[in-house]
Amino acid sequence: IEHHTVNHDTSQNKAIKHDTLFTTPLDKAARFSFDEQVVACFPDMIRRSVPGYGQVLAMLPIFARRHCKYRQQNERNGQSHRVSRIYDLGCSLGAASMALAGEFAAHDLQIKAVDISPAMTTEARTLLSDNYPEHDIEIITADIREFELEPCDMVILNLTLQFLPAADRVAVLEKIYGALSVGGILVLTEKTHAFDEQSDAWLVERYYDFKRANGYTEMEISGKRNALENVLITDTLDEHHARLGEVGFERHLTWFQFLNFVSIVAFK
Ligand code: GEK
Repeated sequence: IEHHTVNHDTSQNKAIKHDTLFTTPLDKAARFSFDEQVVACFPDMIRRSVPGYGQVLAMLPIFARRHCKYRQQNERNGQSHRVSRIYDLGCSLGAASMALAGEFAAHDLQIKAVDISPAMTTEARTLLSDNYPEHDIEIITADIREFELEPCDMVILNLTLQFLPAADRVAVLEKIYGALSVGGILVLTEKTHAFDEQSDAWLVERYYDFKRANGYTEMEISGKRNALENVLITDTLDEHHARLGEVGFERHLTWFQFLNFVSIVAFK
């Protein structure tokens, strides 16, 4: 049952395909990957699949306003202005960068958005330069495990750490801690699981109800679950907090939770 409903996302002013990736049983075999097919429906998919996605994005500029230190920098004409560097790691189509750019003047921020998927970064580059041509936003195709970070005031890991092999997570967080300035923050948004089995079962079932309510069928829900197996590996909220402490963050708190999705802010 192939149907190609087209939505118009006013914020990006782009035709977005309806997410029909898992509408046929054939798709069940596929392992989830961030390819062209996913890129085409990504904004629709993420909004219908991640509870609180829009709310988390909307808070990013509010946090940035409070925690970015606005470094003094000299412009070519001799005038100085204030610039703060922000990383958007695992940026996909750059929604977090877009949310930030929308609330800051072009010369207030330097944004560096990184993603390993060339299909994502190619599209992100177009979206960002179409919408914010004056802003200092660089879209980089790279693996965040290998990518070197420059000193910065804010790092966003919005639903990205969960896709890294578990063994690589500490090193990435250590690198982020090292690059952040004192007073800077990491915003870490993740899908989690609950340690207690019964609580977890309840959260997972209500999450599937959430997806049903957003128009996903049983086949789509189970197809996506299978495709994400061994690709998206969740930690518990306690594991996240313990790891943030281990890498050096003295203070970190859960500022948002919606079913099994959480967002943590960690302060350096
Ligand atoms: C948003 N933050 O819309 N290095 C760089 N990127 C990676 C790596 C890696 N090693 N592994 C996976 N990715 C976005 C949403 S999506 C979340 C983030 C989701 C990238 C991957 O290519 C994908 O674009 C992104 O992490 C995860 O605010 O689809 O559930």
